[in-house]
Amino acid sequence: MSRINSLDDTIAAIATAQGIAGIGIVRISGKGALKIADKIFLSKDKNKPSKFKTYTMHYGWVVNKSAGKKEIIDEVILALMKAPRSYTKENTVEVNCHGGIIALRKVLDLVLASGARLAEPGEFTKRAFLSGRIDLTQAEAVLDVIQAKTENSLRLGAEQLKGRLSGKINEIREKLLSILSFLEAVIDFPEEGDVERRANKKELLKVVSIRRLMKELLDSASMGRLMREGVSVVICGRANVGKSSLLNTLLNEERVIVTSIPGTTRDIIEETLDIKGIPIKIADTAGIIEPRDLVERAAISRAHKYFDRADLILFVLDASQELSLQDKSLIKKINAKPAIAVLNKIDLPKKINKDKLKKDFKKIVEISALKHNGIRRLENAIADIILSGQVIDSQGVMISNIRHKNSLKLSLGFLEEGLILLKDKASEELIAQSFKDAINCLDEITGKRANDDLLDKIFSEFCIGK
Ligand SMILES: Nc1nc2c(ncn2[C@@H]2O[C@H](COP(=O)(O)OP(=O)(O)OP(=O)(O)O)[C@@H](O)[C@H]2O)c(=O)[nH]1
Ligand SMILES: [Mg+2]
Repeated sequence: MSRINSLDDTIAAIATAQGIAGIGIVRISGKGALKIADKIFLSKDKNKPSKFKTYTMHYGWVVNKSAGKKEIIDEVILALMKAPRSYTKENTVEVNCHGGIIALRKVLDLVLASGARLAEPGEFTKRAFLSGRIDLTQAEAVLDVIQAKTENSLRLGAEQLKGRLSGKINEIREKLLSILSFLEAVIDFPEEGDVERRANKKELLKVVSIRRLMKELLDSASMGRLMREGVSVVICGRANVGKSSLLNTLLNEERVIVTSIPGTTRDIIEETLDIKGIPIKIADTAGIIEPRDLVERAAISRAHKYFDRADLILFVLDASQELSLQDKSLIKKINAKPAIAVLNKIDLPKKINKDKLKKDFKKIVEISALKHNGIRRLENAIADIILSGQVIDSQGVMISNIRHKNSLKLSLGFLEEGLILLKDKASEELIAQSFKDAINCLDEITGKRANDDLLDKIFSEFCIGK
């Protein structure tokens, strides 16, 4: 789309969610925005929008003055932001209409008939990027903020929007550039070779410190993904141990049917939940039993699939019974996955031998889903295991986007290549090339270098009007 669409066009779209609402906004941006506003807006004080001061709001009506008639469409407030101080850095007009779908559509139609083109998804933000007001990580953060489902993912998005990630990337880039310019000086003035040899050690140390910075940034990546997409926690275990009761207790509602008949749950029930600020996607699965029919067989095979995809497993056991063969064979399947053994039904006389579980589980928590005992302890254990070794530093920059992570990894690869060449005293030209490649990868993150396909892919995920 970016190849066809010109920045000369004036674009417009409904920027608010469509449905019944108090107000809805039609947004117009581009060279013709003020002229279009002049055509369609009748202000109470009879002034023309093109004469309004920037960052002012005006009361009036949207009126269709075409074909000699004067049809009043809606009573509105018009907000004006003149270039370059606007979201897109272009002249921008926002028409605050009533929120009904017909009013909004009619205003938009009139704007389009008056010279604007319908904006594509994300086109306003794309213009903000192309005009240099924000970089690509910030544009992506706009989407993260809009789509945030928990407070933590909102915080991450907002920080990235403020430019925290770009700041960190640019800091690394500056350091790489300074090494590159040193190498280029050596290439340009080979006669000062002695100085170069002495400086070599100093440059090595610098590269090592840049490598540390990049690794630190990469380390924050896996946590970032979890924060954005949610940690996948799967409740499993054999039938009737109280998996569904546990889910209900964690959610504080009777979400899933609980009965004393083994094999009650016959499908995956997935819910979202917030434990100490960590977004969790939790799934209750069918109890593992000998399947009695096709439905049970399908349910159990789905349970196994979920098991495989889980970031963390809550393995529920019935503490009032001894460990069964089935328990043991299921425990074997957990393998290397982080798992918590949840010993349920501790309100009943205890028969299970805890010691036998110690070698297979990082943590063992005793609860009664029925009596709501030990649930806080279980939540703490879940949070601890997720955060273990990587306490979230709210001041630290986090990479939460797989694209950023991949480019950073590539960049680190080139840097390490450069480091080896430096140690081997390879030619400056060769070393310089590695650093150039490392810089190019960073530039893909911030969008200093980004091809049309990548931009199209990123902005097509946006909604129209943003
Ligand atoms: N005494 C006691 N009974 C419990 C506890 N938790 C669950 N139960 C009972 O155990 C039975 C099975 O509970 P569910 O939550 O349906 O167990 P499930 O593991 O989901 O079972 P399936 O869906 O069949 O795999 C029900 O009768 C529950 O009331 C508990 O902590 N203590
Ligand atoms: Mg169940």
